[in-house]
Amino acid sequence: MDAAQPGGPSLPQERRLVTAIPGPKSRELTERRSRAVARGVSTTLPVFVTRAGGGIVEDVDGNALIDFGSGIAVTGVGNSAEPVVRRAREQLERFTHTCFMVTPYESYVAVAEELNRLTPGDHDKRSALFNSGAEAVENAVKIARAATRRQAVVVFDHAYHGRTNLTMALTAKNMPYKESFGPFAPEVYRVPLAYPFRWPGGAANCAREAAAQVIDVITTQVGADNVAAVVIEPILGEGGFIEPARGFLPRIAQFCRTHGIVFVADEIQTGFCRTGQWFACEDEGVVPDLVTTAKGIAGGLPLAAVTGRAEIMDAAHVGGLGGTYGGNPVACAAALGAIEEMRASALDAAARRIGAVMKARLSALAEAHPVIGEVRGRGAMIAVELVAPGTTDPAPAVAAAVAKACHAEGLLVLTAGTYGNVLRFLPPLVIPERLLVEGLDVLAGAVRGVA
Ligand code: PLZ
Repeated sequence: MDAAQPGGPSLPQERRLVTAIPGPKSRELTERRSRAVARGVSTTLPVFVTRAGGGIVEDVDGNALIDFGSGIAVTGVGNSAEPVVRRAREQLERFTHTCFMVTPYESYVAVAEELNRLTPGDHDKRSALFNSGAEAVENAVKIARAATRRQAVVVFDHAYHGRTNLTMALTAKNMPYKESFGPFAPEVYRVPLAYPFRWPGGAANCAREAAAQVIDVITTQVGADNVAAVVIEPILGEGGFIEPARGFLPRIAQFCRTHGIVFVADEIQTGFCRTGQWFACEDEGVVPDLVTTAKGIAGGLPLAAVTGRAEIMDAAHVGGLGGTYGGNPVACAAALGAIEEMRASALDAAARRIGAVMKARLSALAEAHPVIGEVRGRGAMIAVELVAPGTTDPAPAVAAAVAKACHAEGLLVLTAGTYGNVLRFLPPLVIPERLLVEGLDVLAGAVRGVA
């Protein structure tokens, strides 16, 4: 590897703490930031980054942290992955932008072809590219409405779909996402989620009972014939890595099929090998009508997409979809590099190995510390939900304290969950196993220290 390369795969894969976290240079930058950047944009761990790659994030003070966040499930292929950098650099040198709606270029088409191939189902598909996850979700709703000539959109408890006006309406949690930002878009209906850990009738009945409630609400309160789309994350991300009870997704998808409702899988956090398969829907053989993707698709460059049944996608009239930057050529080149890397290095299998290591270790930790109410997730998308021991009462203060202790020891972890009591782990799929295990050691120490 080129010694001059600033980050990426050449970065030494070692945790190294040379100052307190954050160090003096990061604290100085935080001061400067507070005078220049709006306070609404918050930060989990205020160390300013100089390089990142593999399983390491390095800061301005020379600290090297183990990365269990991947920039919120984005850098699955690692930061500055070689094929991503190579293809993006080549593209940067040829042209940076024409606007696909003005004069097109091949890489946009190639990304659409890959998405049509890789997403679940072998039916005829089309794709459209956008800049962010929220924009993809908004466009999925636009497309579903155009295809069905209906307006209602059904979403779930604990859902997260973005921060734009429509996607705020689709998102469940008020603070911090919605508070004081209304009014929200109309014709959005929220239904119960099959959340096994918190289901009143118990986990064993969860899928059946929850699906029955969803169908009842849609039927009696909305009218199935008024529903354009049901939008769901196959594993809920910001909501706390909730795996809907097995059987729930297939039941909802079947109900949608029966009533001509577009079933939209939001795979923005779960997609591109994160859960051990290319897409999390595959786990139960669910074939969505539309799939939204972003995050992991392009190794860190901003790109998002809606992919789905040709007849639904093509229902939007000519000129009805687009945007200046959607499918930017540099982002498309990066996506082709990221997909190449996922295939070449079998990152779906890598995610499954990461999941096996994490689950074994975290389950043992849960045995010893009843503050861990549940260990869940799939592949490299694993979480622990923290509770008052012996109950399901959320323990957000414990989650915050454990996260803080991890940060101080050089392990970057994120929290999540409607109640803020979930610690989630999203390592890059290329993290060396040694670092993964070391990160889990740090976490175990933090749990012991706090609990
Ligand atoms: N759908 C399932 O996970 C983004 C949000 C971080 P954007 N999740 C990270 C934050 O606090 O803003 C996400 C998601 C799912 C949609 C989105 C939205 O994707 O690219 O952030 O717009």
